Amino acid sequence: MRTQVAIIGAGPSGLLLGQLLHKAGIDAIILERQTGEYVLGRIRAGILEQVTIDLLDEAGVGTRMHKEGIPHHGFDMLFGGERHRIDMTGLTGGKQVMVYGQTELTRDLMDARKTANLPTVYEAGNVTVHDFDTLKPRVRYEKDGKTHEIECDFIAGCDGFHGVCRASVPRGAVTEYEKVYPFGWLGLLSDTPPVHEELIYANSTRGFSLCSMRSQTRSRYYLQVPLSDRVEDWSDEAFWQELRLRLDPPAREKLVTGPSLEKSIAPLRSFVAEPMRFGRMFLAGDAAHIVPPTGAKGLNLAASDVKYLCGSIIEFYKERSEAGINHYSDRCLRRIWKGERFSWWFTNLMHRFPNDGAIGQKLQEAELEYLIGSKAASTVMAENYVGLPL
Ligand code: RFL
Ligand code: PHB
Repeated sequence: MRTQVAIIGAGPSGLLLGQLLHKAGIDAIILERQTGEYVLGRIRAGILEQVTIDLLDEAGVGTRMHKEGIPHHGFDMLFGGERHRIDMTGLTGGKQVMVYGQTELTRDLMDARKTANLPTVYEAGNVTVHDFDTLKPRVRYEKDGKTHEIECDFIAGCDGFHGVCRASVPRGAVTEYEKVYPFGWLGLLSDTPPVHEELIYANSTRGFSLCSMRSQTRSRYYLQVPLSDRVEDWSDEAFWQELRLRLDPPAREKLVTGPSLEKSIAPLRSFVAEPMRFGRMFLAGDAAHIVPPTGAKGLNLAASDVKYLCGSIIEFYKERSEAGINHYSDRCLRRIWKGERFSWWFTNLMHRFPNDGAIGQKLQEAELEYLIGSKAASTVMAENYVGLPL
């Protein structure tokens, strides 16, 4: 088998890249380890920046997002028992974000791929990447008891944090920067109306919590929990009770509870691998970097990587220029490090750190008060939250 671009991973990065390449008339095959249903069952991101929205439109998959997604113009910060609104749109000269679940976006991309009859191999076993330091890279995988090989011009490693692409690079050729936080997020999805029309990010003495949503009838809530907690130990009732204790009285009263559709714990991590290009293989999205979810940046950074990568590959084929692929890594990393900084900062501001003690809390309180009292500080936060320009 031969293709121009072999894409490893059918998460948002791989599917979006496949769609954009298809629009440009460039062939790609996607290899995915899991089934499509499994990929759709992972409840993850919920907030899209304008850059991501524009890219989905460019890929021709934005129709349902514009119909069902909910534009948000601000969010609440709750601390010291009081809520303060950050007027995103007012502070950024008219910018906004969109609430639209990663599962929905993934479904739209999968449907578009199916409609265009583009090749995706689900349940591709034991994927391995070869000769990406030459002009003729190859990818091997197993399916239905047989080994298959794909010859290609480029390999796109869109295979997430635990993927095979980054792991196949010689150790000396990659530098990894990592910080693991001493807590995780317990998330719960339920068919209940959201507690508030905008998101609430809460710093309480019992730990961080977040009230988010997927629609007017579906809510997504998160609680900061110790890394030692197991999801089996959290009944729905215990979750709702703990969330109530972390909210202010008006939210507590308005909160509608119900059975969970999904509940899971995610550890929090900051991670960047440099560079993101190794000869004819590129990394994009979670394969190259992870942010703690506090800043809602993970999916959005994945989308901007894909935009740069797709542009570079198109330039290579249409203009016979390697300038784009040569600059790919540097261009991505400049934006990524800014997203990493914001996500790290927002995480530090909102969570209880078990080793920071009373002084840690006092410093957080001072920073939170400064943040809501200073237009300059609120603007810095708002412009990072809506997403920095490309
Ligand atoms: P994914 O989604 O992990 O997809 C990678 C795919 O590659 C497959 N794969 C392989 N396939 C073949 N062979 C192999 N050897 C393979 N190894 C792996 C995997 O099965 C998978 O299908 O990475 P991608 O596409 O780069 O997308 C990244 C996003 O999923 C991620 O950044 C976001 O979900 C992060 N995130 C958020 N981002 C936002 O922008 N806004 C948010 O509000 C937001 N909230 C979140 C989040 C992530 C969370 N968790 C659980 C990590 C909230 C949470 C709780
Ligand atoms: C979500 O809805 O899943 C979500 C929203 C905002 C975040 C993180 C996650 O910062």
